[in-house]
Amino acid sequence: MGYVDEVLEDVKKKNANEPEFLQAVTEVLDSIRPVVDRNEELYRKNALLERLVEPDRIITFRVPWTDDNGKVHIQRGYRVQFNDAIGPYKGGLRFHPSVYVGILKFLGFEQVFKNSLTGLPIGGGKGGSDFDPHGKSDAEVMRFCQSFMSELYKYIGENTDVPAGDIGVGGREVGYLYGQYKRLTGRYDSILTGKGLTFGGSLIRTEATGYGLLYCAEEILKMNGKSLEGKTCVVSGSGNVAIYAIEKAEQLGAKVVTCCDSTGWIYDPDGIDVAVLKDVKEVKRARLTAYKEARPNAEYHEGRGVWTVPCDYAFPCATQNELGLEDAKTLVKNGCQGVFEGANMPTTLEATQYIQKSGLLFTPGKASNAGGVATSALEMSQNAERLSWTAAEVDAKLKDIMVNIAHNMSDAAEKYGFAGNYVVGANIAGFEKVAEAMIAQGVY
Ligand code: NDP
Ligand code: 2IT
Repeated sequence: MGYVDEVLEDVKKKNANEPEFLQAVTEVLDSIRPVVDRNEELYRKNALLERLVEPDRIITFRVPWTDDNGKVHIQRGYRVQFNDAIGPYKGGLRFHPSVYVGILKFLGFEQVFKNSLTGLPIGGGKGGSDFDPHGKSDAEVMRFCQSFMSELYKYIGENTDVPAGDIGVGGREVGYLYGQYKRLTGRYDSILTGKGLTFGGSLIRTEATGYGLLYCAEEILKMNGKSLEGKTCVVSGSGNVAIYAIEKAEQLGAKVVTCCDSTGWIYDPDGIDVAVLKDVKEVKRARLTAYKEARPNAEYHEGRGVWTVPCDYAFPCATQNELGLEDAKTLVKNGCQGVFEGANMPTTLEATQYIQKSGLLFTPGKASNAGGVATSALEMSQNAERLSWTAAEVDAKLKDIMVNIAHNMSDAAEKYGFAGNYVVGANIAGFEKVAEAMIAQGVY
């Protein structure tokens, strides 16, 4: 049995109850086979793959919080510090009832390669809690965040581990978390990114993941003689990534006709009105039924359905495994020509393979959503020099990074004989840097 298969078998045995983690590891290890084959002796000697799939450490803690009626609730808090070979651990915090250690291990593992692809010195980590912010008052969210940080602050630091937002953690939560860190330590450290603009945040960080996704997609389309101009696009999600993906797609001349949340979806034949969507989701924190009320021409449907709408390009921006094989078949049947992932691992392995086999362009989230964490790293740089760059400066750097990622994954795929397979390209390009850094730093 080859080295990759041996390690995969062992990972499956040791993590049998963590399907998302197994899915992420299987995709990465499968696609770096050409590199492993060329370096098998060196990698085996260093137990490189065995070390790569085992997080440096996992911290779990109890998070008690009191609701507005005085009742005490207990949540689980986590930080997975996965790999710091190329820089301090960096990656978001997710607050969602589905969070358990397997989800955070999959996200932390993906983050290692994503952060490497940005070209910036950041390692990979992820954290969060099974706390559900839906329907909670601001005061409840604040008390939860304060309690969460009262444990987390012991394990983070601007040169060790720098969390940020993810699902359920946006500007409001980062603000409460940062306030509590300062209260506990008395220090104005750059220990979180995605901070508010009045206390060390970076311009464009809010927009960065969605904008970056479109910069990457635009470059990949250009490399393939296509463009977004006049094209119909479908987007899933209606959170941070989806909103700014829609905004940038529309700025680049595309028409985006869908979005969704966890209860329903919108088809707006005139194109999603981003100002209305921002008001519904960022200001009112309401359901998408409120979008329909403001846009009578739009349709609101309960349940799932964005992938049934005919489109030229699709942008999954909600959550893992939201685009399965049947969805992929529908997209292909309806003439879709490209899928660009905004969320982390939104497409199942079977759906990804079907999409690629059908000749569509496909970019994996770890490459096309890397603009968020890249701009987080730019926030760390600004904090370190105690300066704030202009929106234009940050946006230009973000665009540069995304264009580079597009070319690096394309070049890596071509170099190993997989031209046009951006999954293979992204995994190889991300892996090579981490592997070299791990070997150079000895066994640990
Ligand atoms: P948000 O919390 O802002 O938005 C998430 C969106 O997805 C909401 O519309 C939410 O609906 C929907 N959603 C979440 N979970 C589910 C689910 N289980 N089923 C159906 N819909 C769901 O998160 P983000 O926009 O920040 O994150 C979206 C994706 O992008 C995630 O995969 C995240 O890991 C990834 N990502 C985020 C980055 C960032 O900078 N924020 C950077 C890179 C990747 P509802 O409100 O009803 O729950
Ligand atoms: O998945 C991701 O890359 C994020 N949630 C952003 C992480 C970050 O540190 O900005």
